[in-house]
Amino acid sequence: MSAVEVNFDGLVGPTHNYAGLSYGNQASQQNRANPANPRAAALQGLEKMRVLSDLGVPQAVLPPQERPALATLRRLGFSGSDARIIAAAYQQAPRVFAACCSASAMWTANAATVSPSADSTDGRVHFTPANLVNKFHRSLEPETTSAILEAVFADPEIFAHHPPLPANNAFGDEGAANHTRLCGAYGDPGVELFVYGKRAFDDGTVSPRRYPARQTREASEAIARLHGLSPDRTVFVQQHPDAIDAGVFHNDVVAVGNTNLLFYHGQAFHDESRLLQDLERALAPTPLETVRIDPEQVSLDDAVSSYLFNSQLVDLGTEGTALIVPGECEAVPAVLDCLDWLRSGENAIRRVEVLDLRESMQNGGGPACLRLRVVLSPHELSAMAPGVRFDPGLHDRLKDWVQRHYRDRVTEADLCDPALLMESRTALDELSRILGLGAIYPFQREG
Ligand code: SUG
Repeated sequence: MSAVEVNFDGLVGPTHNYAGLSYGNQASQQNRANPANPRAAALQGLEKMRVLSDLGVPQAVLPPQERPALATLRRLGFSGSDARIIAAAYQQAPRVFAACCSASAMWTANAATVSPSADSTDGRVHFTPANLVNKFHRSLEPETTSAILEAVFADPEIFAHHPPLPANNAFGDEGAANHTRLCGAYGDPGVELFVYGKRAFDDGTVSPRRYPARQTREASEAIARLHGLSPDRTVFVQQHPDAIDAGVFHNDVVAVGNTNLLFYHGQAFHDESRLLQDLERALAPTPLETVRIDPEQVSLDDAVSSYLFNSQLVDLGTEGTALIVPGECEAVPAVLDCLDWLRSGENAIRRVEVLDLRESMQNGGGPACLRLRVVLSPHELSAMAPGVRFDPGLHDRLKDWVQRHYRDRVTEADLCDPALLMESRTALDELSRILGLGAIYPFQREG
């Protein structure tokens, strides 16, 4: 058996809602205050895991986080019983409270940057949880993300866990959403591509003008150093500032790579031709394959509204590569034409699967946002916590768990219902036992 790439999908949490928290993410802004359906969201996520697993992709699950984030509200000066904290925060600081209720940890592409053992000098798998400092609601995630990753990948001889980078915009880090690994076979040394939005300490670079660049070059370089990556097989490239200004808040909204294939939009990168040269050189003797979509064919706006590139590339062996796209792609005529062309056999992609992820999509999270990829050798795979591995049995148990614990409607006003906190804690406590992860949540440790 050789190394495999495991997809860790984030389970949607019980407080999934639309609070319009992400400036620069158009779906989040446009759906602010719409009612959300956490139960449907979680079931859509589980169905995606089933489809991928049935296609032969090794699949696993990462649990949601506890929300509202009571510990954060206490740090911000709210005190008393949980119910009193929730009521006071909702009344006195409703936007802060909404941020403390977000289920945003579901987008596990932002959980961490992961480097396989084949790429690191010490032969361990390296993890750096993303600090997500650009958005307050997302900056609450790294502490529990670290606890979860350490529980899933516990053996220090095999897995190296770094703390998140310093919590400042100069080291803004959004994890695997701005990181792609290209390789021959998964177990071969690969090329790690880091895509940054701006430099923090150099005023000379072109930056986006309308929306914030969340990832800095300095953050990407720090992670490459921490993970012990070879400079010969590490490539840094700037995201096109126009793309960020068009709503591409993470690079995985306009590009996705798998093995030696890069599927991308013509305006994804600031210096596309240099990037291609750098990748070809770093990947040699493995040839780089590209599927480039011209802006004339699909505009940046259509790429953002359809999430065509926030897709998953899946290698189906002799059947070739499949592209897993969200249903929104079928609503945009230019993207529909593009899907027909992709299916035509004139390119490296042979098959297209369409998934219904509408609940997550309305917050700007497509198929690629919902998964964190971890390449593991057979030995590393056997050292991973076994309970998170997705199979038909876990699928049935999680579906039943969602149906018993999740509401089918949550608005911003529902978030201050103290019963929602109790429901969520009961659900998460049971989930950590289903997944065999022990006490990963602060409320479980408070006793
Ligand atoms: O960080 N949306 C997330 C979407 C993350 C998508 N991930 C990747 N592209 N990898 C974000 O902007 C919206 C929450 C709200 O508005 O309620 C939100 O956080």
